[in-house]
This record gives sequence, structure tokens and C-alpha cells, in this order.
Amino acid sequence: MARDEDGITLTDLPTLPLVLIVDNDGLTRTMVGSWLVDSGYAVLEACDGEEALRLAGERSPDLLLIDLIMPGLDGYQVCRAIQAEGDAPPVIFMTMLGDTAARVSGLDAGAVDYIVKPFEHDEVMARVRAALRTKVVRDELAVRTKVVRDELIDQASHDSLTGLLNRRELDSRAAEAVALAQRHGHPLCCILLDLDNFKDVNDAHGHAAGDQVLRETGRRLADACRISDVIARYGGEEFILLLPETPPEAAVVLADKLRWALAEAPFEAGDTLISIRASVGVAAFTAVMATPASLLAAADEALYRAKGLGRDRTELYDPPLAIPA
Ligand code: GH3
Ligand code: MG
Ligand code: MG
Repeated sequence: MARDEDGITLTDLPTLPLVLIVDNDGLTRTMVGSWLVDSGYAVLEACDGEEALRLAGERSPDLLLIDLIMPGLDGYQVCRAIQAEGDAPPVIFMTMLGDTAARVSGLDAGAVDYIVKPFEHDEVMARVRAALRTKVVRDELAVRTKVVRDELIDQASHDSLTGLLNRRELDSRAAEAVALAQRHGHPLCCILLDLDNFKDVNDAHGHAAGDQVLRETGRRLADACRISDVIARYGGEEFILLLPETPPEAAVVLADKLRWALAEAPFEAGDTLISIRASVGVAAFTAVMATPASLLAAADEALYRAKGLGRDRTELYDPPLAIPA
């Protein structure tokens, strides 16, 4: 961790709001800069528009004070260029031009405020504080908006009961996984797991206990597989896994491990212990399967066979034998 000569941890220091002063007049820069430093701000100076844009890009200031009339890029042009970037810092114009038309043009260019030379210390500092307060509110709003957006994205792709991926997300991952397997000829397997006689669990212990079992099922299955495996709740009491780079023999071993993860210890729901078993269908992607749906249908066929053969077992899909030419 970075330390300065006195041994203070630099990363622990609160960061000061950074103000970039843009003015071709060195006296103005020095005067306004010293007012800001005295009031606890960090200050950067640029003597023209080009330098201002470079510094703004490199240092992300919290506020810019920009002179309107400068050689090269004028204040309006600098302000427009800054505001064209997303999440731009606020701009206050500094100028000799105090007439209404100049103020309107400045605000239209994206400035939040306007101060007219000669400057009064107290007024400049009050306007700086006001602009930074607006920025703080805007930044907080942006953070909250991002949190809400991330939550919505998460909700759209995850099952609310188990927290696993939902069917919609699984279908999209399956399309990607199948496209990759087709392109590179790598193995890909699908496991479909359905809890046995789960209706009886609901009937005997109630729907809330059933929900608790489903949540715990999701946890146990996720714990038992690799991070690279895609696991989703496919519907009611049906779970699905996509296993990239996995041959069918390894998928069958994992399927048995998943069944064991459910069977090895009873599930707790309130005071009751519930014993859970599952049937599993496994299918390997083959060249004749043109779509993700055909891989899932193959796993479903194997699962159906597992149910028919008495449940609590794993069945591997047998691809139909190729008809000799
Ligand atoms: P099988 O061994 O043939 O799969 O029998 P099953 O009873 O598990 O299958 P069935 O399709 O007859 O019943 C599924 C049950 O799963 C019935 C339904 O109420 C229950 N179920 C589906 N989704 C949920 C859920 O979100 N919460 C709860 N508690 N139960 C659910
Ligand atoms: Mg079932
Ligand atoms: Mg079912």
C-alpha cells in the first residue's frame, strides 16, 4: 500500500474535490486557484482549451471553471467537448461578458453557472460549492440508478426462489454453448434433474416447506458442480445443467454426484426432515443435433426413461443408430 514520507497511508486520505481552472490569463488562474486551495480544494490549471481537454480526460476533475474568451478553442467549444462525454463534470464560465446574450449562450453550451469578472471571493466560492453540491446529488443518483438497473438485469436472468439462472437465461446460454461446441467440435453435455414425487412433499408438508426444499436443492446442486458449469432452475422442480468440455461419461458421474448431494442428508423444513430423491437424464451434444432444443429434448427423453425405470436413477440418452447407407 502506498505511504508518504511520514508513513501516512495515502489511500486512507480523503480525496479533495478537484477543480480545473481554464484561463489564458495567469493572474486569474493564480488568484482563483489560491482561493480554492485555501478552502480545501485540489486545483489543476490549464492555460488553453486543448490543455483543458487533455487534463479533463486524464484527471476527471469534479468541476471546471472555464474562461469564455481564449485563443484557440474558446470556452463554449471546451464546454461542449466536455459535456459530449457521458458523466461530464459541471462547468462554470468565468468571463468579462456579463450581458444576457452571453449568459444564455454559456448556459446553452452546457454550463451550470456563470461568474463575471472582476470576481468577488465569496461569490466565487459560493457558486463553486453550489455546483459541487449538484454534482454530489447527481453522482448519488447515478449510483442508485446503476444499482436498480443491475437488480433488474439480475431479476430478468435469475429465478427468484433459488437464485439460480432462470429458463430464459438458460436458453440463451444453451444457444451459445451449442454454437461453440458446433464450431470447435468440443464435447458438451446437458443434465436434466427432476425431483421425485415432489407433489407428495407439498401435499404432506405444505407449499412453504416445498419452497424451502427447492431453495436447498438449488444450493446443494450449485455446490456440487464446477463454476464453469451453467446451472438453472428450468421449471417447478426441474433443474438443468450445461456442461461445456465434458464427455458423457463424466456427465453421468456428475449426475450421480448431484443425486447423492440431495440424497445423502434429509432436508430440514421447520421441525420436519424430508428425504429427497431425484431422477436425472443426461445427453451429449452430437453433430446431428441441429439446435439447443434437440439437446434438451434428448436429456428430457433420458429423464423420462429414468422415471419409467423406477426413479432415483441416472439415464444416459442413446442416440439413434445411424442407418447404414
Ligand atoms: P415425478 O416423480 O413424476 O416427477 O412426480 P412429481 O410429483 O415430482 O411431479 P409432478 O409434475 O406431478 O408434480 C410436480 C410438483 O412440483 C407439483 C407442484 O405443485 C410442485 N411445484 C412446482 N413448482 C413449485 C414451487 O415453486 N414451489 C413448490 N412448493 N412446489 C412446486
Ligand atoms: Mg418431479
Ligand atoms: Mg417435473
